[in-house]
Amino acid sequence: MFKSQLDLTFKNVTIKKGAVLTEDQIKFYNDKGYVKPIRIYDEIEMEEINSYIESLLSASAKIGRYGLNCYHSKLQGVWDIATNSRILDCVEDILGEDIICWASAVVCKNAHSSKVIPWHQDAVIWNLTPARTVNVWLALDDADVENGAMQWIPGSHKKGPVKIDSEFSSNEIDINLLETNLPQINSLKAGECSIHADMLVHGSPANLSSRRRCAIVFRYCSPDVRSIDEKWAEEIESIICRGQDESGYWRHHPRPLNNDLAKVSESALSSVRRQ
Ligand SMILES: O=C(O)CCC(=O)C(=O)O
Ligand SMILES: [Fe+2]
Repeated sequence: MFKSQLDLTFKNVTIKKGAVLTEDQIKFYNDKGYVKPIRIYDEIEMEEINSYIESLLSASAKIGRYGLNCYHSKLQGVWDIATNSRILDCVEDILGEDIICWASAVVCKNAHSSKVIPWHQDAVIWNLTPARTVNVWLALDDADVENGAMQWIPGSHKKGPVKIDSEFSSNEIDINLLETNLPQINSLKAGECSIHADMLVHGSPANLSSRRRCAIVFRYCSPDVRSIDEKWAEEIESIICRGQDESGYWRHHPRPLNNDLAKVSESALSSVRRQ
């Protein structure tokens, strides 16, 4: 299958009311392509999670590894967040009872970071079909307009692949083409998450503030999703978080015993890096 054959249509969530998400929140997700804020961790839990993530960030800097991508299957602490029942309850309301986590990333912008994430639609970049991934973006710090919070174009998830001419910084996405609303800011308090559909146009500006803006994002799909990249599919670092995959396509990584970044072997990461 070729990239041009990916099914990138958004599918409405059909249940009216979820176990966690209200009728209004599900309607909002269908109409706008995201839902927020959802409280996952309280302040005390966040202290623990933040010191854990900080220890990973400093260990990764020490051993010369860039970023913390896809450690959910390799490190117990990240696996535990990926499979947190409060997160999965929300995801289940959108995807149904069978849930695969296939990627994660720590997205950290330090104070005064010039890092910009250009406008994009996740599913257009990935090789997955149909477009059925929901992204849970868990704020580790308060995120707002000052420290480079994500922004998105509500309703853009229903437009199919959108022509995006500009980097985020120029703020020139073709609003007329989208015939949709102005960008909205994904402001969140630490411990809250947002959930966005993989076809939603989003990005984030530089962090001009003196506060860090760090989050961890998990990507979940239903088991009917397939990769057009066979090699990737063979090496996928997935967790079957809930329910089952009757087709046997997705691999399940049980809770790892290891929680030490230095003990994750380089070879184990080669597939991860391709993400
Ligand atoms: O954290 C950001 O600013 C962008 C993250 C993103 O693009 C995503 O989670 O899909
Ligand atoms: Fe994204």
